Amino acid sequence: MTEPRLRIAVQKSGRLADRSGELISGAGLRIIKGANELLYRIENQPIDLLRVRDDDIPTFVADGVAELGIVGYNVLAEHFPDRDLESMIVQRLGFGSCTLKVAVPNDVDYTGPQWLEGKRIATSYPNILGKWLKDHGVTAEIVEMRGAVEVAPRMKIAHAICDLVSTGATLEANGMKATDLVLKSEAVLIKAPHAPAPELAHTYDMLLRRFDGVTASTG
Ligand code: PRT
Ligand code: ZN
Repeated sequence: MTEPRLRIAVQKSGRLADRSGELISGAGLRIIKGANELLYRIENQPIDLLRVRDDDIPTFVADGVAELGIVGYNVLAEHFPDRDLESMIVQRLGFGSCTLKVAVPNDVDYTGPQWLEGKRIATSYPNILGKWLKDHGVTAEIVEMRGAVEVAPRMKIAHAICDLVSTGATLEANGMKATDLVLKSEAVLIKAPHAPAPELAHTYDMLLRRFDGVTASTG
């Protein structure tokens, strides 16, 4: 019989990949980059890294395919708009920080959420935006886009956008300005709803302690 192994779902490549790898290495796990790009083994612990698109991480963890996962809070919130996210989150990780904001062309005299009434807003986060609009009593049309949201107003696809912002350089380059804050985000460590197999409980507890230690020391 093969020994059971814990799985941590991580972004394969992208903005969170390097820092996720550093957290894992910082916790003393030695990653072996195997021929299987989807699954990297940890040499010194019964743990594997499941390397996937970040959008798949919430589902994999919620379904118990992986016991733990590292993902942006924005992706988690979009994926599970109706769930109690705090019960899934083990800890906030202090990297991958960004904000989801409403942005409008520079020449718009934005007066607050009510300005959006009856307008079209392009976003990759329709669930989060939909909730925010509802909370503010605004009825607007949401245009879902997978990428290049910042070009939507110029292309006359939308009057405004709701997108992630970190430095603001992308908005500036596209003649737009950020307005209302919709969501603050950073990478979070999430856990499956069920406890790990009893043989893995010790490894699991050790891992959570170490992640906590690494995050505390790197601020
Ligand atoms: O391939 P995969 O699906 O796994 O990756 P992805 O392309 O969906 O995501 P990726 O790697 O771009 O981002 C992963 C996570 O990083 C996001 O879900 C956020 O939690 C976090 N993050 C932090 C960001 C940013 N900062 C960020 N600035 N994600 C995206 N951006 C984009 C933003 O959408 C905009 O286009 O960067 C642009 C704005 O940046 P500034 O600096 O110009 O404001
Ligand atoms: Zn993605």
